[in-house]
Amino acid sequence: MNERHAEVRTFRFGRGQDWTINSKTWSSARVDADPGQCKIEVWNLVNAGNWVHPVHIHLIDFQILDRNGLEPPQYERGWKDVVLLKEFETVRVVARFGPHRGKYMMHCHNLVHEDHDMMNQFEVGKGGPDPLSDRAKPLLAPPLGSTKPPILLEECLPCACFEQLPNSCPKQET
Ligand SMILES: [Cu+2]
Repeated sequence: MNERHAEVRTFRFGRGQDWTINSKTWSSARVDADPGQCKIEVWNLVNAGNWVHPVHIHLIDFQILDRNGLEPPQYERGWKDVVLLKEFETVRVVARFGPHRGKYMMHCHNLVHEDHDMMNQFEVGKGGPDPLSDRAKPLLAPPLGSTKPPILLEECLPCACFEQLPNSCPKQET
């Protein structure tokens, strides 16, 4: 992956009066990131305090680029949808945001924190379904027991692995 072409965003998990992401609590009326459909982004997940935050990003699977600037340990090199931010840690993750458009959440998975609004939302592409007003649709997935290999980022370029899915990616500009 060429990181020079990836959008980079930073999210700070902290505590003011409430549990916050970039000093904000949850609002369904606010979108804090707008990745293009099927675009690769690098997100800096920063723990600004001395609590631990298992951060869960919906929709996508991601890979850890580094933890406090160091390569992740072997056990963290697979596909992830949750990453633990220990005290004052910064973890960089990379993901392709797709194939579906719409609004999805990122939140701390510590129950007390997520119940006290340590959550935000991002919107992939434009014009996708809204979780507050549109019915959920099933996602297509390989049948259980399938020998199909897991999707790798390299194979996604330019989104070929998503083309069979509903609400699929637009053709990538070259
Ligand atoms: Cu937390």
